[in-house]
Amino acid sequence: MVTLKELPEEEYFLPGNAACAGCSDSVAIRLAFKALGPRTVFVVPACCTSVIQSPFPFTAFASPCLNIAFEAAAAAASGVAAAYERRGVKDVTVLAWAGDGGTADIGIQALSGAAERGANFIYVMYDNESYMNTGIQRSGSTPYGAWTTTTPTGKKQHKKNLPLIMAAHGIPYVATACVSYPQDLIAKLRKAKEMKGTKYVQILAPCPPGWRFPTDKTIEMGRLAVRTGMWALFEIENGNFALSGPSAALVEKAKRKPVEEYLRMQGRFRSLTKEDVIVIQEWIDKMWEKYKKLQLDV
Ligand SMILES: Cc1ncc(C[n+]2csc(CCOP(=O)(O)OP(=O)(O)O)c2C)c(N)n1
Ligand code: SF4
Repeated sequence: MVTLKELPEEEYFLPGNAACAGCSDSVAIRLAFKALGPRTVFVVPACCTSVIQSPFPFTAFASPCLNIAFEAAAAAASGVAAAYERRGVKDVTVLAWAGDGGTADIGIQALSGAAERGANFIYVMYDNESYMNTGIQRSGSTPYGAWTTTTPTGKKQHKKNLPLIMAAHGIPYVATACVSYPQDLIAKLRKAKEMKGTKYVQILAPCPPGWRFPTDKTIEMGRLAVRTGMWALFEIENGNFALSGPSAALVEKAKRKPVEEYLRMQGRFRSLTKEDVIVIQEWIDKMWEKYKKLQLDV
């Protein structure tokens, strides 16, 4: 278990950057630096992170970062990892850091290819559940019922389960995390760092302007996502599935909060009908039945 005391005091994610107030992507980046240290090379496609990181003279990362085309994070990270391997450099962690649009949608081809080749890097998808950088368009990772500018009456499809899709590639490590549980997040990134091959970590990243909630509620929103079961924390290590952190105690439905508690805190769900809430609750319960079975299968 990671303790807060052992975390480095140094900050490699620098202040004065372009992130919105309450941005959990920036919290995740800060934690990733604390978990992995400054010998980390980021590969960032077009997304909020590239805007946060790159504008000169306010560049926000105290380590190298390759900004790359929207669809190309995993392809570029494969190349960077191969170059370090060729040069015999062993102490650098290559970390692709992409949004849900750049991962679940346009980036999935490069990511799937890299996973199939076993390219040696960590891929983080910070999941703010929409294309935020370009003005809140829906992605394959936007949940059912959510308002976005391209789903003005609420999205009609459920969120894609990318962690399980990545696990189907047979990669050594898949994990989900949330900025509201920093120790769990750090422990998972550190574990990924010690493994060879493609490691995939999906971090739920509540976004105040995109989800329509006050900027001081970011961490609370992540906690509610986990406590209602809307977001499950788990690891799939060499094919073995295990719920982790607070999610490990939520297998029985009665332990989870009703999803309404999460939905009513966010403006993006303001127009949901009672039937929509039932659809979402049933989807959660079905997912958890699956997780329960996956856990038992191990
Ligand atoms: C091929 C291509 N299509 C569209 C764009 C415009 N674009 C830049 S960032 C972005 C959205 C990124 O969304 P996501 O990956 O979810 O990251 P977020 O902005 O939410 O951090 C889009 C559509 C682009 N840069 N390249
Ligand atoms: S739009 Fe959301 S993810 Fe993007 S910088 Fe702002 S708070 Fe962060």
